[in-house]
Amino acid sequence: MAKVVVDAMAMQRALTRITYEIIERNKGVDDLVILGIKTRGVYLARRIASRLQQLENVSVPVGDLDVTPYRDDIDHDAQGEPEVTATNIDFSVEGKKVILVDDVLYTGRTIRAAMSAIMDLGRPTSINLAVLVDRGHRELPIRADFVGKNIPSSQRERIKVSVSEIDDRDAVEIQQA
Ligand code: 3GP
Ligand code: 5GP
Ligand code: MG
Repeated sequence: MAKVVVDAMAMQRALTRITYEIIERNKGVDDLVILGIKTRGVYLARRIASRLQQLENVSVPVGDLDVTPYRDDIDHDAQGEPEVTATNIDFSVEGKKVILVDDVLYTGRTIRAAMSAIMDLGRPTSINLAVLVDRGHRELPIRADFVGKNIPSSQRERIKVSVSEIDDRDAVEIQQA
């Protein structure tokens, strides 16, 4: 049985709030770039960029990072270090304020891998992290700067994130394993 904890309206509001927080924290949008972690982080990143466009009337560059070992068929217990294998970033991160976006923050290993990949591309002024869901259970000293919803979870549970771009709807659900 899956329980919906964030519905479509709540997801929209959370992303709008995160966008306002990003503007406020950065005192505007100068030098911002947004990087989404595939798969669903990419769509969330694009939505934040389109809200920035609406609110501040600027086009903020958006790119993708691919952290492949994190797939449905890979178990939580398989403690491999995620590696960033592909990027689709056609702009420089040098001197930029990077906003990294992911759907779920769990152990923090994906974010650590993403940060190394970004550092290899150049030296950003700062990296901030925005996630739709923080489910706890960190294994590294990593935290998110912008959080849609904190969902304290047991390690047996799964958080299912659906985004309308590739799924049938917008929702966050908790599934019992
Ligand atoms: P995403 O590629 O959109 O981030 O993690 C890979 C995919 O598997 C994720 O999609 C995510 O939605 C889904 N997933 C669901 N539950 C889990 C989980 O407990 N662990 C991991 N690693 N992925 C999960
Ligand atoms: P971490 O590296 O922090 O353990 O996990 C982060 C990545 O794994 C995210 O990109 C996310 O897609 C995936 N992930 C980990 N746990 C979950 C979960 O419970 N639900 C979903 N949807 N993704 C998860
Ligand atoms: Mg993800």
